[in-house]
Order: sequence, then structure tokens, then C-alpha cells
Amino acid sequence: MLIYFNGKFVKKEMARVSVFDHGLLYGDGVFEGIRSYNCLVFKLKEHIDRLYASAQGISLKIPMNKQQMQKAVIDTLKANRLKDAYIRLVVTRGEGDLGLDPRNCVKPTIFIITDKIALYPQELYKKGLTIVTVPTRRNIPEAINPQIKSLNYLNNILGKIEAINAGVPEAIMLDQSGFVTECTGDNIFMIKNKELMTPPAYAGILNGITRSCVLDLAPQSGLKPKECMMTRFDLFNADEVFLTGSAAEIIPVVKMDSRLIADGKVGPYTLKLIENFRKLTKKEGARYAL
Ligand code: PXG
Repeated sequence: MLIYFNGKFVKKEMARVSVFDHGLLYGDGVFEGIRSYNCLVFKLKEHIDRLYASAQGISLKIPMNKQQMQKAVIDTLKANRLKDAYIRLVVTRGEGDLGLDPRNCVKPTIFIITDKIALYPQELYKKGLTIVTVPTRRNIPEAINPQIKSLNYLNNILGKIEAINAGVPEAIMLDQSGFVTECTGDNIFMIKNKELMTPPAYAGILNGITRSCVLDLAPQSGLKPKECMMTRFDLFNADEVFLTGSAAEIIPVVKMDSRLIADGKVGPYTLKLIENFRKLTKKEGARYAL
């Protein structure tokens, strides 16, 4: 496996960051999780745009432009001869000293890992997930804005630990007032009376790229898209619930906090959206040849 590391390709064993890298010392950095499907990098431009927006959000200047970054992603896929892949793109503040001051870090560390995809088991897409609401609240946007996809994921990891302790794979995280925000690594949607609803970006969520695609797919799937605040009460009364993310794509939820959603079966609109989303991944993206 070859890793893109500060402009060069190095073997996995040789790809090492310094113990003085502020990405490690302070979680000071940003990242992206991207997918490629049959030599198409899905929504590459959108992921690169979000990476640069996250970097801007933490005053981190990435020392290459967006075109160069797109090329680096594609070159890494080619170097590893991967048609279908999970791509992890990371930019840290770089190596510095033991102080917080980012000015000590003169050169950001940039690396790209391309690997095979580890997915939820296929049967969960047919049977649906069970999830719980966890006590840990989502970061408030005024402290660390969840729109920044930063290397500081402890808030999400605390939520994930609580889900795992409850015996389920994902957690619903609420905001300070008790409104639903998102899951630890996925956005959340509900369908009620042919309306497709998801919390707005200002609810304190990561503005997911899969989320945007699903909102765009609503009309052709017979649904009216709507961004609105929602509570657990709304989810308990939903016709259908599902999660979205680059890794999970669209995954149905059939049980939440030990209660069935509707009849506890994966709903028809969720199945339609999954079908339409899969069509999209087959035709859209940045194409490359091996
Ligand atoms: N919310 C959070 C907090 C996320 O981290 C999403 C929503 C979905 O966003 P996208 O743009 O992917 O639709 C994410 C994304 C991983 C992994 O390795 C995590 C994500 C994406 C890909 C892989 O756990 N999170």
C-alpha cells in the first residue's frame, strides 16, 4: 500500500508523522472521508471544497491549491490500482513545539490513504439499524463548530462509546436544548407524510455531502425535502428514519431507544432513495483510469 505523504508516495510502513505534529498533540487539523466507485471519485470537488472550508475555519492555509489536491487524490488511487476505495485525506497543522501556538508549525502535514472499504454488513441495509440517543451532547457551534471536519473527534467518539456500551452501532446526539443534531459519523433523516426532513446546518451538524445528495434526490423519489429542527418525539412518530454518510451511504433505522419506528421494517421511500443514490454513484464523479 502506497501513501501520499507530503508530495511523495511512500510505503505504508514508512508513512510516519512526528510526535511533535500538532495534529497528534492537539487534534489541530482537518480531514475528509471520500469514496470511489468503479473508477469514479464520488463528489470529489465537494469534498475538496469542504476540506478547504474546514481549513479556513481553523485558519490553516493548505500549501497547495484545490486542483493539485484533486490530482493528488487521483494519483494515490492510481498508484494503488484501486477501482473502489475509501479515501482518507488529512491535513494537520504540522510539526511544531509543545506549545499550542500554531505559528510554531511552519509546514502542514498532508497525507492521503486509499484503502479497501469496510462497510456495514449488507443485511443491515435490508433489516435496518437499531440506534440509541446518548447523554453526550453534540459540540455547540460556538465552541467547535461541527461544520469543521477537524481531527478533534472526541465529542463523536464519546457518543460512539455510549452507543457501543448500549449494544448498538450508532448514536443520536442532541444539542444543548434537546434538538436532534446528527449521529457520530452520519447525518439523520426522517420521512413523515411524504416529507423528507433533516436538521439544518445551523442545528450544529456536519454538512454532509451524502446528506446534500439525498436532499437533491427527494423530488424524483416522490418526496418533498425540508430542513427543520426535530426532536425525539418527531422521530418516534416518523414513518421512516435513515442515516447518511460517505461510508454508510444510506442506511435504514428501524428501532430507536428500544422503540420501533413505524412497523419496524425498512420503508419504501428509504429503499427508493437507496436505489436512486446507487444510480448516482455509478455515473457521477471524477473519473480516472488505471
Ligand atoms: N456527520 C459526521 C459527524 C461525520 O463525521 C457525516 C455526518 C456524513 O458526512 P458525509 O459528507 O460523509 O456524507 C460524517 C462523515 C469514518 C468515516 O471513517 C466517517 C465519515 C465519513 C466517512 C468515513 O468513520 N463521517
